[in-house]
Amino acid sequence: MKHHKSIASKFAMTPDELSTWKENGYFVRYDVFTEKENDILRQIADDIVDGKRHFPTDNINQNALVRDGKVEATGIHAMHKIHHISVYIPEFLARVRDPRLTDPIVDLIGPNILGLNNLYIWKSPQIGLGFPWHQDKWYFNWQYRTEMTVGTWTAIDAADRDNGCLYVIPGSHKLGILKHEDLEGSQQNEFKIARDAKDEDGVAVEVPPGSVIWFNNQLLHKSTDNHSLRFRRCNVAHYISADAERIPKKEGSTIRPVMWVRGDTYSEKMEPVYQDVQPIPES
Ligand SMILES: O=C(O)CCC(=O)C(=O)O
Repeated sequence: MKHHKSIASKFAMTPDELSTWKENGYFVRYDVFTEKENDILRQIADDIVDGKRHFPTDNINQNALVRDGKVEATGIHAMHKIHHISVYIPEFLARVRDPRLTDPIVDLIGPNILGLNNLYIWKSPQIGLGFPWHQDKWYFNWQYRTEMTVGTWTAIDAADRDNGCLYVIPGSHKLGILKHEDLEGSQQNEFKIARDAKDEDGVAVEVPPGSVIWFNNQLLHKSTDNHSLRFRRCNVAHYISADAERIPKKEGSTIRPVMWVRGDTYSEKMEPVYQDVQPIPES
């Protein structure tokens, strides 16, 4: 881990959190966001799915069981996730840039921060699907060379074993990036699995609404299906240093948007990101 000059910030990591981070690869804070603040995001996401708010449909994934006609559900019950929601919705952008999320990230990757993927995840009562063991950096490593990227996972609803909370393998961020293979079953188009991760090493991270889990993107994590009668929704935002080196895009691969979060964004190393984007013709 790089050592960054400490910057006085209101929500900076405590020494205990830093040592937990180094040891386990994650730490948790409770009551970071109020119920009212989470309700605003919840309502916007529901409105997008109900067609009350315009949003690019390509970024919306249905629950794989609904998509494949195995169960019937509509509206928010049929949902699985929305990608890049903060790119389009100001309230989600404000959340990604909120110092309650980003102050600790300054302590981990420095003051110049960009946002990578941001996703809002639903697990509907009884049919909500889990995620297989994986490391998010396995996905990010195709695009960037950088020591560490950081994810934040905010509980919109309470998350527990019954409704499909997150499970992590403490310390697994030290293992490097494991091989990720094809998945069988309903979500095979969406995910790869780190088969060497063992269920018995997993620890359930049960949290009340408004809690945030900060995790090293090399941490092995998964989540289980929702067997309860309750929703389990969360908002996930990933962060990278603006100084990370961009790997040139392969022909035909998708450009994932990055966004300014705080500090100096226009690092020379990141310039290719902006060169990839087609300029808007002058009228
Ligand atoms: O929220 C979940 O159920 C899992 C989220 C996850 O694994 C991820 O966003 O990488």
